Amino acid sequence: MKEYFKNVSKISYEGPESKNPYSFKYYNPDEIIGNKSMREHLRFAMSYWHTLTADGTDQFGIGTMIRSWNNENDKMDLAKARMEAAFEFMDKLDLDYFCFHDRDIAPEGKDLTETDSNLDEIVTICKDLMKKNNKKLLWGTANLFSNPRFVHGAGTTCNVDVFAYAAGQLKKAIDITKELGGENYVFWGGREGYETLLNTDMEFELDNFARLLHMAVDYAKEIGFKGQFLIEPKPKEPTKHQYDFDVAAVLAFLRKYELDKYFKINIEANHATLAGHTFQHEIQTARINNALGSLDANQGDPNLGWDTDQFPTNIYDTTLAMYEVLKNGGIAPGGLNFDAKVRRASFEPEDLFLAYIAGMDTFAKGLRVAYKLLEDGPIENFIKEKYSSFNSKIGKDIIEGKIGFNELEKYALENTSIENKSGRQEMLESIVNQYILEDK
Ligand code: XLS
Ligand code: NI
Ligand code: NI
Repeated sequence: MKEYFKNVSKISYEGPESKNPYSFKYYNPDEIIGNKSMREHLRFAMSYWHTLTADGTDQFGIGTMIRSWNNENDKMDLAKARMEAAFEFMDKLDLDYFCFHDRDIAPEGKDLTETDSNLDEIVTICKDLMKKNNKKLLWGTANLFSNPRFVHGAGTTCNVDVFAYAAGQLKKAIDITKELGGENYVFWGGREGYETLLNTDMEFELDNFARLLHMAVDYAKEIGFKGQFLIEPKPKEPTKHQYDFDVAAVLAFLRKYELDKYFKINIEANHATLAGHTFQHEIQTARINNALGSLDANQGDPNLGWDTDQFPTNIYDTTLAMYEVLKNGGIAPGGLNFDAKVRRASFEPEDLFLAYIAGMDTFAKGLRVAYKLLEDGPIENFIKEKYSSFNSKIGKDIIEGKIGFNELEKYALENTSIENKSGRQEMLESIVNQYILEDK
């Protein structure tokens, strides 16, 4: 087979002292942390779209990326070359999983029939390469946002022909995800939102969106697809307001339409920050609602108000994200998908490797630190102590549902001295720093 990344050989772990940029400093895949290997904790995945398909185009200029498969002129030849390159890339980076949209891997044809047959041809090749290279599909998804037909949305469109098309496309995307052994299936509602309420029936759109998701659940049952369904929240972009705004909004939607037992949540760091939350907040919100499904690993730019999808390099954030993942008992069957792209000026193929190494090392470091923090327990113990007044006497009675307003009023009337204790935020932040700096 052709070699697409000639200048880069297999990346291996060399440890934190290494000065070789083409090596892992913290990600040592088979090293055991607690009860499982780093590979099993982190379940890293390659995003097909940002890695193979994207070319660096932005609103102000055309693509910049130098990619050895770009000399293929025929669309299907290009799709095949990309697929081969994808597996070489995963192999060289020791990535076990990948994720894709239907339209990333195969081009659209003149109609849905031709598009589906393009997909089938590529899926056959993909399946074979997966077997040969021992790679797995973390999740598949349908791109229901790029084509102009989705201008008013897919599940939330006003046009029944588009709704039907979306359903047909979705059905096929679930079929191929099953065919490739996908462990999850993601719904990201790229155009499921509005620009103005002046032309929108929000209630109708949400009802219809729920109808589409119920059909997906029914279809999965019909064909025996066992993967976990996931919704990926994002507050805005491309629409001004996306219905799946954040974890809390998605949970409310799922519960209203009785979809909550079929769906968990795929949380993306940059979407969390766009919603005005931290990544940790979103993960914790999902975790305490038993809805943490998977993570899209990336980071935004604090000075920019859009989804910059940068590779994660902030150790503080990855530490707190992994802290939540560990408290959740792991992320499987989800994983950590690098929904991240190299900057437009990082156009050499080598930059793709350097970016993934940065992201993988940053999460590996976060995992190490989070594990130690949990094991030693300075944060857990502090929090436990902070709420300890609810462990005995009247506090315990409240928790056990034994008393109401009358008893509490009596207690408050008799209790003349209320004493609070410090929240010690700065001390705790300093402890996290200490753990990050101490870990070698
Ligand atoms: C876009 C989303 C998208 C989903 C998959 O902002 O992150 O890439 O992850 O459709
Ligand atoms: Ni994403
Ligand atoms: Ni995104």
